[in-house]
Amino acid sequence: MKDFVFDLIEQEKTRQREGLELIPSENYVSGDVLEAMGSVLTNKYSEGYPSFKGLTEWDEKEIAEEVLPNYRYYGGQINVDRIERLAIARACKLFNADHANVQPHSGANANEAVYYAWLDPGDKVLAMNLGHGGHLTHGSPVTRSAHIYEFVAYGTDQNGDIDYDEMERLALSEDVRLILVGYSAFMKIPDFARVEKIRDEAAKKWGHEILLMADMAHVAGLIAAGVHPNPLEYGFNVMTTTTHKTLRGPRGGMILTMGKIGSPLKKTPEKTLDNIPILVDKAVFPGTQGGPLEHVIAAKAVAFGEALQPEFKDYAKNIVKNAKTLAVELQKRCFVLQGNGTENHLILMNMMESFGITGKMYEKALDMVGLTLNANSLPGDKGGAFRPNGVRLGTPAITTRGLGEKEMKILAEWMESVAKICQKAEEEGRLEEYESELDKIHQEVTELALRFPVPSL
Ligand code: DSN
Repeated sequence: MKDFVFDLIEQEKTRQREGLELIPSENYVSGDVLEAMGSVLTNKYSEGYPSFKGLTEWDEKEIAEEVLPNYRYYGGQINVDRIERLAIARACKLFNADHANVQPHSGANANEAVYYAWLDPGDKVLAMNLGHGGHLTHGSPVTRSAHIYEFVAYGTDQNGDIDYDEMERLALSEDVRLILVGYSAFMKIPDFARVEKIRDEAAKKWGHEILLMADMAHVAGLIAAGVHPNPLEYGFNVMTTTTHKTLRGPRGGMILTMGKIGSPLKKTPEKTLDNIPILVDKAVFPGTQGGPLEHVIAAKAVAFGEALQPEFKDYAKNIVKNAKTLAVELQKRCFVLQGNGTENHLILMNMMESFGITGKMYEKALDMVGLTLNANSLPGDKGGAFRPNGVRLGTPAITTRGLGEKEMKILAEWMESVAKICQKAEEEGRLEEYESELDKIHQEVTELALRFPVPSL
């Protein structure tokens, strides 16, 4: 008899098919990505790396066909080497990077590896405040890196943008070795050129090199498609990302670097910005990880191949178009948006200011109608991480299904109706008492969702 786990997977397929995914960090992969992930490559151990000489010397066919010496600790790598080299080459092409490490199991692992590659214990890092949209791995006290390195936080200003003046003041008053631009709840396009200038001034003042790192997990797909600036073209040395958000690949991480490519087996080179690609390779393996997940790396290669196609540019443009349309439609219906709208795929709303309800209550009510998003803290949120007043939503997944401008208006209408039900429930009783009103919206959501199939389902 087949394991019950497969029944649960079937139920999850139904949930994904019949609901609409508004969590801005989620997406739906293609059937090819799914197939590569579920392949026999999961049977293989491949600690180490394939050789990679840099993008300019090879084209894809040569990369896939050439048999080269490798830096691995196991035999039987002939196919794995070619697959991983192809993933590296495609990643470099997508992001104009000198090198790519495609082995990080997640974005958190990718960030840890960069810190380990560049910093010594006690070194200072300047990064965005978690409560202002940063990420746990950018210095939250609950993480391992916060116990090893000293994080100094900048925040956002009244307009929801990065407070660059504060960033500059901190970079010039604290002897930082790494400046990080990255976030998981931010709706503006960062001014990378200004950050580069701040880094250069600080490096001059402190008399040592400062690593510029961008954690672009949320917008990597937009960067790959050219609808968002690429930090690597503004003097950034490293860009980390996950591969499963706007980039629409398998769940995993990646580190893109600028600098000299060399052997990851040789002695650890000096910590200079030029050596970053080698330092990062050594920091991923053997520094912080063991055997790479080659089935996931194959799926990354397939996803990067998809992102290199012209259709992906249209997809990325539509993500932003849908997000902007949805933002306008929500504002028309009295939703208060952080940053007064969005410049990317993500919207952050203040539910307390909009309708006098918590983000948590709204998340629960939307779940009941088949719309999935997440409650999120806002700058200075009194509700804390467990009962925040904000919600975060985005358009990458629904754009993959083909929803457009017309559907954004319908979504905003449903969202307004659900917010008003929450308002009544807050004043008069419990959400469960409004089940029939919520059920009606749920039926409409399911009908629309079924008209826009999930690829591969
Ligand atoms: N958990 C991711 C997100 O939802 O933004 C960040 O790692």
